[in-house]
Amino acid sequence: QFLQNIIQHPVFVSGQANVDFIKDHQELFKFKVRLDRGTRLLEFLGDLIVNGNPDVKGHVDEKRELPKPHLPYCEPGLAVPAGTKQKLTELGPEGFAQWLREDPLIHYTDTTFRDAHQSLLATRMRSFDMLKVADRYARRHPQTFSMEVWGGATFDVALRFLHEDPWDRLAKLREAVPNILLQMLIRGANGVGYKAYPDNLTERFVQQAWETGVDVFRIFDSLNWMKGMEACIGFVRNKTQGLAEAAICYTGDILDPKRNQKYNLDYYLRLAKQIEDAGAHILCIKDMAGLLKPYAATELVTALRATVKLPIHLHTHDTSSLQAATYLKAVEAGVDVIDVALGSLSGLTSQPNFNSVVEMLRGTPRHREFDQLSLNEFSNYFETVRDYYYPFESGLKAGTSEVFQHEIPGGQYSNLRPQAAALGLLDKFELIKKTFAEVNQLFGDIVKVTPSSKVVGDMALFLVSNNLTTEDVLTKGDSIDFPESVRELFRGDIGQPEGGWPKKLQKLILKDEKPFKDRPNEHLQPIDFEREWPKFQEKFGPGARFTDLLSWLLYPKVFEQYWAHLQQYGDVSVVPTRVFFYGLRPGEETIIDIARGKSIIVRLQSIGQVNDDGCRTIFFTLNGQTRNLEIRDRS
Ligand code: 3PY
Ligand code: ZN
Repeated sequence: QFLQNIIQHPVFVSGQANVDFIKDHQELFKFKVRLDRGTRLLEFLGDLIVNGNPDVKGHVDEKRELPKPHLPYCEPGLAVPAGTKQKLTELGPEGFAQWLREDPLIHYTDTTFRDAHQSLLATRMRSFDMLKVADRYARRHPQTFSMEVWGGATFDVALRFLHEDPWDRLAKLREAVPNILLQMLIRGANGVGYKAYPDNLTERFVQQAWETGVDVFRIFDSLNWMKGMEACIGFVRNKTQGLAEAAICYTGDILDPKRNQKYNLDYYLRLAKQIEDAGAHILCIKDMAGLLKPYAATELVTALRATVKLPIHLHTHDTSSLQAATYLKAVEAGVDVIDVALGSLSGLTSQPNFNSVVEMLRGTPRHREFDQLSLNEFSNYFETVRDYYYPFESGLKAGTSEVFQHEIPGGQYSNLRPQAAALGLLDKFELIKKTFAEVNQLFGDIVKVTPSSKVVGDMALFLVSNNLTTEDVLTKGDSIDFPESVRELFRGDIGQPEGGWPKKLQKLILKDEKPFKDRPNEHLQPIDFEREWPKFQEKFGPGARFTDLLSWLLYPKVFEQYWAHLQQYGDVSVVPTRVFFYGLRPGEETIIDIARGKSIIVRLQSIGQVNDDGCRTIFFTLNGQTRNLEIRDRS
C-alpha cells in the first residue's frame, strides 16, 4: 500500500520527487482501512434482493432463463504470444506507423469491449464479463491489431450505473492482455466527457491512461474542429510512447450532390492533411453513424492514401446493414485497419461482424488468418452474456436505411430510445428521428458525434415534447427558452463547426449572451494538482488514489455517488452479472471471487416479511454459515 501511495502520488508521477519527498508528504503513510468484504457484499446482495437494481427496474422478466456461458477453449498453460504491443515497444510510435502502412495484410480492431456494447446495450457491459475471457482472447487471437476497451461513454457509465472503477477495468484488462494494443476513444478537448476540460487535466488523464494500459488513443472532435484535437495529439506524443490516432468524422455523402456541398472529398482531404501536420501517427475515418457507402469508401480511401503518408484505420457502424460492402471496397482501396465486433455483438448499430469479415477476405491477397472456430466460440460466449443485458437492448430488429436520413450515430441510437421513453415520448420515436435530421439542417448541417450529437438529440426531444417545429424556432425563437446544452453549443463551448454557426439562429438562442470563437479550454482555469491532491485525500480518505482524483475532476457528482457506494458495499464489480442485475432467488447460490484465489459462496435461504420498521430479514448462508441481515424495503 505504501508503494502504491508513492507511485500514484502526483509529485512522484510528475518526476519532481526530491530527497524530502517522503518526509514532506505524510499522506503517503495513510493506508486503506481493511473492512470485512464478505459482509459488505452481503449487504449489497440483500439490497438487490429486496429493492432490485434500479438500473433495470420495470424491465425485468422474472421467467427469463439466463444460462451460464461456456468459456472459449484455451489450451492450459498456453503462453501469451507476442503481438502488436511488443511491436510498438520494438519500433516506437513512428516506426510502428510506418510498418503498419506498409503491411500488405489487413488488420482488425476488435471493438467488443467498448463500442459494440456502447452501441447495442447502452454501454452496460461489466468488467466481469470481459475479464472472464480477456486472457484467453490474448492467447487465441494475438494477431488482432488492437482491442478497443476504454473511453467514449464507458468511463461515465462504469462509475454511474455499474459502480465500477474504469481505471481498475483498464488495469485488469492490461494484465490479462499483455500482447495486443489496447485502444481508447477520447473526445479531444472534451476528454471522456460532454464539455471542455482544462488542458492540463486532459494531459494528466492521457498520461495516466497510458500508464494504466492504453496504447492507441483515438482522438476526435465532435465538430471536426482541428483546434479541439491538436492539444490532445500533442499530449499523446509528449507524455506517452503510445499512438496518436486522430479522426476525421465522416458525415453526409461525398457521392451525393445534395449532401456534399460542405462535406465533400476536398473537405476530408484538407482535414486529413491538417491531422498529419499536427503529428498524428494514424489517421482514422470515423464513420460514427455508418454513412460511408461502399463506392464512397473507394474514393475516400484511395484519395486519402494518396494525400497523407499515415496508415488509415476505418471505423463504421452497420446500422444500414451495408457496411461489410464498405469494408470490402475500403480493403481493395488500401485501408490498413478495420473495426469489427465479435459476431454476437456485431451488426445493427454496432460494428460489422468480425467472424464474417475475416471469411469475406479469405483467399484474397489481404486476408489475415484467424482461427475461425475459436472466433466463433468467443462469439457464442458473448451471445449468452448478451442476454443478461436484455433490458438495455435498443429494440432495433433489422438494419435500416433510415440512418441515411437521420444520421444518428450508432453509439447514440441505443440511448435515444430510453431518453424518449423517460419523457413519455416513445410513441413519437419516428417523429424524433425525423426532427433530429431537421435540427441538423437548422443548425447549419453539422458533424454529429458526442457531444454535438447529444445536443442535436436534446433539441429534437425538446421540440417534440413541446409540440414545436424547426420552423417555429425561426419564427418564435426569441420567446423560446432553449435547453442549456443548445445554448452552450451556440456559445462555442464545444468548438466551432465548418462554416460557423447560422447567425440568425445563434442570436435567437443566445439572446444577449456573447459567443466566443477561440478554444473553450482557454476560458478554464488549469487544475493545481499540487493543491488538489492533498485536499482530495482529506475529503475522500486515505484509500483514495490519484486515478480517483482524475475521475472526480471529470465527473464530480457521479464520482461522489460511486465512492459512497464503494464505501458502503465494497467493490461490486466481482459480483456475477446475472446476480448484479437480477439478484438471487430463494434457494439460489452464487460464488463470488472477492480477491485473487479467495472466493465466497453465498446462498439465499429465504426472505422475511416486512416488519414494523419497514425492514425485511434476509436469511443467507455465507460459506455455509448462517447470516441474517436486516434490509430496508424501499418499495
Ligand atoms: C463516443 O464518443 O462515445 C462515441 O462513441 C462517438 O462515436
Ligand atoms: Zn463508433
